[in-house]
Amino acid sequence: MKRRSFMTQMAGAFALSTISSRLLAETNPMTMPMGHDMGAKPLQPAVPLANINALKGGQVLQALVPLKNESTRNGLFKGTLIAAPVDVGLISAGKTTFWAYNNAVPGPMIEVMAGDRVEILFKNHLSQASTIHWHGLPVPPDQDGNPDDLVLPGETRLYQFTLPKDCAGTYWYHPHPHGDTPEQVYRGLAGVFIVRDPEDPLAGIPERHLVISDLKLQQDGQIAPNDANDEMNGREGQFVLINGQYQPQIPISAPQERWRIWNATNARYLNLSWGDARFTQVGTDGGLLSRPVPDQKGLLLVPGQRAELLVNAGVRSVTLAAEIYQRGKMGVVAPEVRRVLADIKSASVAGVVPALPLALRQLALPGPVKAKKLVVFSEKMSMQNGQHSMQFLINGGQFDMNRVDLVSRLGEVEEWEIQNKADMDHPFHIHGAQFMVTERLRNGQIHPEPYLAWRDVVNVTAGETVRFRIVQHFRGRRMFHCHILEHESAGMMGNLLVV
Ligand SMILES: [Cu+2]
Repeated sequence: MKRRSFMTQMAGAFALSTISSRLLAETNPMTMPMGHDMGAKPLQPAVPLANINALKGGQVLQALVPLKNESTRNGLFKGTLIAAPVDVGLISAGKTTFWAYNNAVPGPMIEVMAGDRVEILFKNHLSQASTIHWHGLPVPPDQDGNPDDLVLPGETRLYQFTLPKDCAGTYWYHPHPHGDTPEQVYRGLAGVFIVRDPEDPLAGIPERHLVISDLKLQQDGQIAPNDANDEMNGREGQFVLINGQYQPQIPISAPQERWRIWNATNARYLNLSWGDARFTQVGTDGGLLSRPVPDQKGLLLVPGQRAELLVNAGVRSVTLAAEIYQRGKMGVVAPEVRRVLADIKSASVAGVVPALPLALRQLALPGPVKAKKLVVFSEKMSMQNGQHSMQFLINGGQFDMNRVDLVSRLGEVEEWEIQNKADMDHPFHIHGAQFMVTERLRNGQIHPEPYLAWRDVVNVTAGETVRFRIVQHFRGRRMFHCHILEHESAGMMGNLLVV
């Protein structure tokens, strides 16, 4: 079924049972009669899902597969990514067909130095058009996998860019073809991209990488398509995986480890906890903080976000879990449950924890502000062809590839204000540049951001306003959108033109 007709059918199916009480209360009864026969065709049925016990945990967490550097020249990384279906035996009932980069879920890890030239040859062996978006990386728009820059099935495309010297951080890559991004990501197309600083103050601490993804499996072992609820609230599967593994064991093998964590799920908010252990946060999406933030009991990592943590060995074992987080889902949804993600086995390890540097990096808030931008998230129920549908809007409109929504000037410091006038939390993401959040407004109160950090995703809770500063360094067209991929796909995305 074509996506558009699917969306149309689905839209009717939300009907009265699946909309929020506030929206119901605000809807004119003349246009939204209770008990009205919607006349909608049956929705994409919710398929029988595999039992939660179908996957067994307890295996030791595997390291990510590195992408081979085909270049021998210093300062040049050359690699090949092939997107293609791959069958994997996960459960006894039947095989699972993923779509994967180089047959790996998650895709291979790209590691380069800041300042490097990067050339990635992309071969699309899927049945759908695709692109590769370099999430968070400062690359020119014409190399950033924009939705209208498609690589058709069977085609090949060379992505090439030179990274600036100051962009060390924890990035990732995933497809961005409009309408098909959610499916391509939930079928397995995502990989990580680490940019290293030659002067990294934490170099030498052994690293561990945790790519958290979500898997919704049918009873027969196949990956389930999105149902109406997934399209409304964002898809969440019954399994949460780390590096493609279900509830692995993580044996801490050094006195101290540096963890990089990616939320590569379509829509799951990861309200991470680690028992009574205390971790130190040292980085966000765009690299290190100015100084370590110690004694962290947990961390909210929303879809698309990354974090860097320091984890010390000890004599206890703790559970890495995703605690319940209420993000304002609509309709009749299953109660939120706590998810166990991994067992951290933290035995006593010989050696000493290195003294942490007091300062990790110089960070300064960009200023003075030369221009302002306003982005308003909203949700709207409407009637279309006699059917009710839910729209996810930015500044009152849905994404149009051919419309410029905002214009920025190259090199100008801007203050952006993201207002969430919707009932759900929405994670805001912008391509090609990092920003620094300055403050958040909730219930009429200003909450200054506790520390400076480079980010490309920020959660905006329902009713909240977030302000940040950003500078654009490339001319061209950029996307900004909600990183709940189903919302982005439904049109919660805009075009920024940098001139
Ligand atoms: Cu959203």
